[in-house]
Amino acid sequence: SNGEIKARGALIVLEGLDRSGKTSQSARLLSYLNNLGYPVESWRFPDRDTAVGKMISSYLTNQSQLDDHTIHLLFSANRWEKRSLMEAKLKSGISLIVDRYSYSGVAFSSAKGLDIEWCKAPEVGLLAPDLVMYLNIPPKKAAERGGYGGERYEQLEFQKNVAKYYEMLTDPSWKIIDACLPLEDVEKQMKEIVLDCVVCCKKGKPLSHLWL
Ligand code: FDM
Repeated sequence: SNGEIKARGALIVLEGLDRSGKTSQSARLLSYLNNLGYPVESWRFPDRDTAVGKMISSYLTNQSQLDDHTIHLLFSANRWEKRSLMEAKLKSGISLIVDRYSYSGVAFSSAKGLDIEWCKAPEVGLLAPDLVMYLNIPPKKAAERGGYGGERYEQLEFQKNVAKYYEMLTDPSWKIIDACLPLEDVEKQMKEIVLDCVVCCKKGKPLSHLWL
């Protein structure tokens, strides 16, 4: 709206174990930015609606079996399927709040024993988030929240292992949120961080690529 250069949207990623509250917080952040008048969409990975996403969904619900490397590459392909749309949205000024991204890809697959560098390789060249917020919760606490839906990875022992790999991936730029706090407190913290990021991107922070 200010001349020829269109302000871009922010790529905001939420990461964390299952039941850490990512999905509820995504919804809250979406309406928060919307109400402030910022164009915003809520995305999630895996995107189960694409061709690759359907294969992933069938694997997660135990309707199909796949080799660990194969499913890893499908998760990555699922992000590549959406990459150009993602870039177009951001360049058109729309911010994206994304529930899981490459870090889930690497943490979950390396928790199964795959090499971390091998896991990162297919992510190279995807858009880098402007902000990663990690909803930090002890695996046991997350499990106590209930609602593990019986999908493949929703088991306490595995989630404990995933937590270790998330820890290894954590970068100083990540915002670590204490996800044990009441929902409203978590929401309040996240809103402030997200608004800063959206403003910063609007001012011209360049888009960059993984892996940093
Ligand atoms: N997951 C998710 C992966 O293993 N790799 C990935 O790249 C992504 C994006 O899929 F257990 C796992 C994480 C989770 C499962 O995610 C489905 P949702 O958020 O529960 O739909």
